[in-house]
Amino acid sequence: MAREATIARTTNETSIQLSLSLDGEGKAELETGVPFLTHMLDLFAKHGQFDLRIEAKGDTHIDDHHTTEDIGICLGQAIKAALGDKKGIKRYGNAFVPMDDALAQVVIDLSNRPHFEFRGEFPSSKVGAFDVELVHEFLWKLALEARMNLHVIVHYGRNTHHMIEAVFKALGRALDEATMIDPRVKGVPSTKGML
Ligand SMILES: [Mn+2]
Repeated sequence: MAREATIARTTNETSIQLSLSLDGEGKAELETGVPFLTHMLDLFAKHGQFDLRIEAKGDTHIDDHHTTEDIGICLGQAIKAALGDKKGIKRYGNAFVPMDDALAQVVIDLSNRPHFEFRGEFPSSKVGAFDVELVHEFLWKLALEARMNLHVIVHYGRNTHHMIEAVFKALGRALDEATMIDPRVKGVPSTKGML
């Protein structure tokens, strides 16, 4: 069965259609209404070998908060749905990605136990028009809805754009690893027998 999912979610703040294929080719068709987020999700799809389509309309005349948060929610829901019963997956993923001056690390456990840890300091609060605090908002909603344990560490960096780029590339690579089918894994990779 194809490991893919489509999520449609409409609230008073945003309207989002999102399709994800875990076994894709890194193709992204993104209209998020938040250009910096589009740039980051393009990197995520490319480096995770996911196919990702997003059409989002949100109240960006206020700011990018609701749209960024709600895309995180939809992407998390799509990851969870596309994984299905999680049979045969590696479950854990870990990736370090450098981007010029910046080094980020993302560690994932597709544990069905939502948790988010973030370590890092960004030197600026804006990248272009984008509020840097929304990176945290996006990631923790993603972890919550995908029901994964997500640890994000920005080890160092000087340029905030580079640092966030390293995070999204590492997120793609770590999630690619965690979702990968390992032929040695029989059934669900947990001694409990379910995830
Ligand atoms: Mn860039």
